[in-house]
Amino acid sequence: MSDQRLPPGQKRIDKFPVLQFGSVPAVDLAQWRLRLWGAVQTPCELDWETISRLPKTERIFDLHCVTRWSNYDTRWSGFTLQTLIDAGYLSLLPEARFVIQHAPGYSVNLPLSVVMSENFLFATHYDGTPLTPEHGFPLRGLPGVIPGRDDLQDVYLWKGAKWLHGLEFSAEDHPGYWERRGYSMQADIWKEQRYAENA
Ligand SMILES: Nc1nc2c(c(=O)[nH]1)N[C@H]1C(S)=C(S)[C@@H](COP(=O)(O)O)O[C@H]1N2
Ligand SMILES: [Mo]
Repeated sequence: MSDQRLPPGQKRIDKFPVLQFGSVPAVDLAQWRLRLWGAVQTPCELDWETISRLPKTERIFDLHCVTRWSNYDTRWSGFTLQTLIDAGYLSLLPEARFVIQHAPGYSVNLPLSVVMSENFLFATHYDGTPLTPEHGFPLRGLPGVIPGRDDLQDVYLWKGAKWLHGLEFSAEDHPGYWERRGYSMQADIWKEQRYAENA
């Protein structure tokens, strides 16, 4: 039987593998900041206390890694870009069209429209508990899939940075870590845009 939720070339697994380039950074929450800069009215740095007091958003996502594993019904909580805007921490300039997520030794680009969608979360908790170090503590960008929501643009999991510590807003698209190494700028899961030659 065909599984409508399984994108082309993917395989469903029940584990949540750890995947990254490089080692797991040690994070001291007292020193940690989320920096916001680029096409914004006022660049700023938010400390952990500020982040932890934001209103929480819960999401249930299917996750699809470009290495072909898919994990269904994962439960997350965190905040959205709209939460940062509503709280008064972020005011975008009209030219802002792309978001580059920054982490130690990693970056990744997405259109602002995708980061603003329901299938993207800034996650602080997985399955009711804070992120583990290997899954991105204390904060990760998380693109997921909400089954049945064909109106949303779905992208592979590399388009979310673990250990997220910076959001750069830009008028132009800039390739991130994997995009500079041949992976797709768009990364549309349903079009199987894994590599640059597929889109
Ligand atoms: N900072 C950082 N974020 C990253 C990566 C990475 O190497 N470094 N790898 C990406 C890839 S390819 C995937 S599949 C997911 C893996 O997340 P997980 O280890 O929680 O499964 O993290 C993404 N975010
Ligand atoms: Mo991945």
